[in-house]
Amino acid sequence: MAEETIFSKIIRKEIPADILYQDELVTAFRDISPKAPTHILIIPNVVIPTVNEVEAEHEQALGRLFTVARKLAAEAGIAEDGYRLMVNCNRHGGQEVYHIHMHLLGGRPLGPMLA
Ligand code: D5M
Repeated sequence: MAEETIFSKIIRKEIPADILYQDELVTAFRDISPKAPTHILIIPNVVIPTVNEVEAEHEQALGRLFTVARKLAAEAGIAEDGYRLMVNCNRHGGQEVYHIHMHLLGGRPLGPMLA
């Protein structure tokens, strides 16, 4: 069993978060430190620390990150202008929380991906 992070507490609603969507596979909530007008994190309910630990059994939950991203982007009104989906992995990828999460960023031009 992978070690839990603060995101497991958010999934179980043990600490406050602005949860926008939750089902049996995934949870989406607003990033506490938004880098764009829309900044949402979409995570599997099961703990997968990084992309390096992804297995075939996770495909359903990880696929759902995209369908929920599409739905939330539409609800936020950013679908037409566009947005960025981002998953960081480990230190060089800039990962801070070791529970896989997809960032949904939009609401302003985000510029080139790599600084
Ligand atoms: O991104 C980790 C992201 O997680 C970062 O943008 C802040 C966000 N974060 C951390 N704690 C919380 C809580 N409690 N609520 C909401 N958002 C949170 P990374 O890709 O790992 O750098």
